[in-house]
Amino acid sequence: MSINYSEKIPNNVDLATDRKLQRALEYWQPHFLKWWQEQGPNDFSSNDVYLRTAVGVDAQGWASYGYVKMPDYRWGIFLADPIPERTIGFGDHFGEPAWQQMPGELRSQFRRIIVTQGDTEPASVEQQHRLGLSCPSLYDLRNLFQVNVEEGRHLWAMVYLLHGYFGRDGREEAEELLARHSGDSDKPRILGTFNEPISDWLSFFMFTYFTDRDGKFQLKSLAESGFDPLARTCRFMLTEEAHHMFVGETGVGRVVKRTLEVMKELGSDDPAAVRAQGAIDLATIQRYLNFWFTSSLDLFGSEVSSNAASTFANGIKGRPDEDRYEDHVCSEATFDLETPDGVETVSLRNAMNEVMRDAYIKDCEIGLKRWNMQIKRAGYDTALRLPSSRFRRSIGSWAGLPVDPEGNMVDQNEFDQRLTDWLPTESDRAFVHSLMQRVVEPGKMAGWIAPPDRGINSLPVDYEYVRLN
Ligand code: BYC
Repeated sequence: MSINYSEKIPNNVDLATDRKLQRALEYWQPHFLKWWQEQGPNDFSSNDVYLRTAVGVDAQGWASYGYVKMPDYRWGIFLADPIPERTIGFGDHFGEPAWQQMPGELRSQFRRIIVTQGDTEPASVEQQHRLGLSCPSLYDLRNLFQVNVEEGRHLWAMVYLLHGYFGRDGREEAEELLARHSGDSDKPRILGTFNEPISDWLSFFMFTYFTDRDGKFQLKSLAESGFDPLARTCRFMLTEEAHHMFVGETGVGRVVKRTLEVMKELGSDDPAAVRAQGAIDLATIQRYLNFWFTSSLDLFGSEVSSNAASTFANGIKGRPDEDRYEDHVCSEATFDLETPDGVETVSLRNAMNEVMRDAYIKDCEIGLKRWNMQIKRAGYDTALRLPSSRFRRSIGSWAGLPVDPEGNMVDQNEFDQRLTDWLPTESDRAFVHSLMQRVVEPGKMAGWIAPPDRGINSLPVDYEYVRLN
């Protein structure tokens, strides 16, 4: 199904045939643009950026590349093609035809999930608002902006659902999505991670690796939804999301690579010596990793959750890749959960957040393996590690407990004292910030990061991805 670009709001949902919805979205559009100008990467509004724009929704050839000024980006509404005669794949409605309309009795649960998902998208743009000013290269600057415009499009995706299926309530929620702001003391974003500042590029790469990967898992579980417009919306969002995690994985990999080069030149892995050469020592990289990984673990919610049980039972939110499981109803199955008081057996439906978190952790390991391979090849007997999922939790049964990164409960005093070994300190952050000097000559890289293996869309690394003049 091709995308109609001749309309004010590009779409593949025949928006022109629904005048009421079209008017509502056209009313919201300038509010979005105003938000983008205020909260987005507004220092670069007048620059040409080499961006990809969705032109179709099939797996091949869905995007076209070219220079665009970001405020002119064609944000629109794109749903993956419908699957003929699709049925609901899990929960109490298993096997029934997927819903094309919102079931009235599930309205408030759907709304809560769509609003929570929608809230994260503009939040991430706000978190990265000034990051462009300290870019390590034009290549990275372009990737930041690609991620930003696509998060903006993901906001459009959720706003379409709110306007299209929730009437006045949905329109009010769409306005609120622009009124809450990341880190705002009065009106913060809904989920914790999205209120954390991202003011250096190491944080940006960790965020796109770990937090965007939560996005992947949440979107996959919503792509299973019995509500077909939500499922199709999320299926297409996942196509765009893959690049965001690529930015994270290769970004951290390039930082590690540069650090290893410096360690080799020095013949030493001494953190102070590595820092003196303008690279980021592995211990600091590990502390940043600990911070963003644990924050992202909280995004899955509590281990035992009646919300999760009910959204699964009601066909609202399935498990990522529901096909992989044999039992799609899970009304009898149980799950053994490790709690601070020992193993507890709970109904599987109540443990769906934990099932997802486990799958997410496995997926996170993939990048770690690649980064550690580089370290091993460089001849060092050390490795980056994912801390235990009990460490530094703010949500769920391990929240606030003094657990070390290996997962052992320790004395509170010891925990407090050792936190500086485990999480970025003020001085780590100050050091990383001191490296964030802008590099904008095509092909040049800041001294703390290695160049990428290849450029974007088969272009060379030294292509002028952003025209700054
Ligand atoms: N911070 O039963 P519980 C992405 C709240 S990322 C603050 O434990 P439930 C992206 C929860 O909201 C993906 N509050 O959990 C990435 C609830 O509050 P209410 C975003 C939290 O409901 C990068 C209460 O605690 N998508 O796309 O089963 C860049 C009890 O909740 C947190 C989604 O999250 C937290 N970390 O599951 C851009 C999908 N965790 O309602 C984008 C939509 C929990 O009682 N959201 N709470 O006031 C959901 O499916 C669920 O809301 C959650 C929570 C998985 C988040």
